[in-house]
Amino acid sequence: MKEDTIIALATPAGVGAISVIRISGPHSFTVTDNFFKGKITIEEAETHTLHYGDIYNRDDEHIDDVLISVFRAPNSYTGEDSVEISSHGNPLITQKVIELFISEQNVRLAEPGEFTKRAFLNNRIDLARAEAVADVISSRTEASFRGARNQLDGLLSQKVEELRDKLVNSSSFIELELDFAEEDIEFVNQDELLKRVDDTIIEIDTLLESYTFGRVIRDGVNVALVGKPNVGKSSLLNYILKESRAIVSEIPGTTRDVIREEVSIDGILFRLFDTAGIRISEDAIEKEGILRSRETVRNADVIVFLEDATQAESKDLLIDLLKLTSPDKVLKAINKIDLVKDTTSDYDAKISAKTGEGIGTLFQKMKEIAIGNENYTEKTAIVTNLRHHNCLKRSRENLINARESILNKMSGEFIAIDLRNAEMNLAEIIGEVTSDDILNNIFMKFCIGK
Ligand SMILES: Nc1nc2c(ncn2[C@@H]2O[C@H](COP(=O)(O)OP(=O)(O)OP(=O)(O)O)[C@@H](O)[C@H]2O)c(=O)[nH]1
Ligand SMILES: [Mg+2]
Repeated sequence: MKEDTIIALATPAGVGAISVIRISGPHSFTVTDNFFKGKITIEEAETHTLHYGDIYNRDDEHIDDVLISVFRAPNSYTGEDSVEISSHGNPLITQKVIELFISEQNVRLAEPGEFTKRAFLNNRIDLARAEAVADVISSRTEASFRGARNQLDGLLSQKVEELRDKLVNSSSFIELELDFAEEDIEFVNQDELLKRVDDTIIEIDTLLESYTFGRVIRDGVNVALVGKPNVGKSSLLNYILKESRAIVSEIPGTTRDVIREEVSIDGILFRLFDTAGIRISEDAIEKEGILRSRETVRNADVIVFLEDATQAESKDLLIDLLKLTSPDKVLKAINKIDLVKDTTSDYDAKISAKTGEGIGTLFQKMKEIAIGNENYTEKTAIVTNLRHHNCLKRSRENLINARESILNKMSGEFIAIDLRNAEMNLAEIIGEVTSDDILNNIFMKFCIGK
């Protein structure tokens, strides 16, 4: 209910210099004044001002001295009257303050993402930007942060608005023409219309293509390290992590469980999965490990297929693994080149997990497979979100239909409907048409207090 006033801890739960409690809704000021004693009341305070004072409970017990920020509607994050209480950073204090406030009528704990949901419902930000808020908070690498920031700055929203404008423009001309059908006036030239639709399809394709990159920077890349036993998979993992994370030994079949570790390379998050060496084994535990290796290959974005330069090639194993994944995800690397003079050239990377030779090239190739050679600048709109990707795909389908109708000289009505639908699909991205289900799904994933 929008009429409710909501409250939540906005800073992490725990001990710190200060904690911030956020309150938003129509009763924010009056409720705060019930417990706050400062020079003036919050009700009297101007927007964007700070007030020092004390919070007391109903028994006049002193809880804490605090600093209160006041934001008056519509000039607040949520668009509603809001306050932020900065208290000493102790969960005992914040708990007491929150309990005190929710014991008042009309005040309740905020749901996850509810502040941002209100910002969206009050037209402070569009849906794509609201979603970016969660991404900005959860991004853990430079690249994912840049991508989320790019979306929060509205680059995708602007692009989507631009495309929508063009479509609305075209469909209104067609509709106008239909109104004057009897008089046989041509408002839109068919060639011109076709060109507009084609141009929009091209722009949508560019956005759709950016998703490969966008998904990678947002979610990271899963990399499976696979090969026969003893080729040096665990040694490679350890070298990359600069720590002795996995057990390394000269005995084949050392690794059993899949070991997962994360590393950021050039600002991109790579999730490395060291796996059990694959061979025919009678050992029940090793067999289970090998099953897991195969499963890891199936789910990986990049497969580093490792061979040992001192051993014969394992072509059969590679052929076998290619049944689980697509060839363009596989990177063939040969390890232990410190032990041999020459190696055949048929490898994407020649490395030594002992000396580190060639590992720079390996990273480069891993990146190429994950994101291609794309070079997006900070000014390009990038699609990082599956929901947006799906909306764009649907919009494209409608445009293809419109294209067919134009080419088949169908009546303007059909063309106009396709164009309108394509436009609606785009509108979904920024939330101009949405269902409660979609909204709940999106904001459920936020943290409380955001
Ligand atoms: N000289 C040299 N030895 C290496 C290199 N990489 C790994 N080794 C050695 O090769 C042996 C096997 O290494 P591991 O990393 O345990 O191999 P693995 O592929 O994880 O083996 P499994 O877990 O049994 O599948 C160890 O004795 C390592 O020290 C390398 O680049 N050069
Ligand atoms: Mg191993």
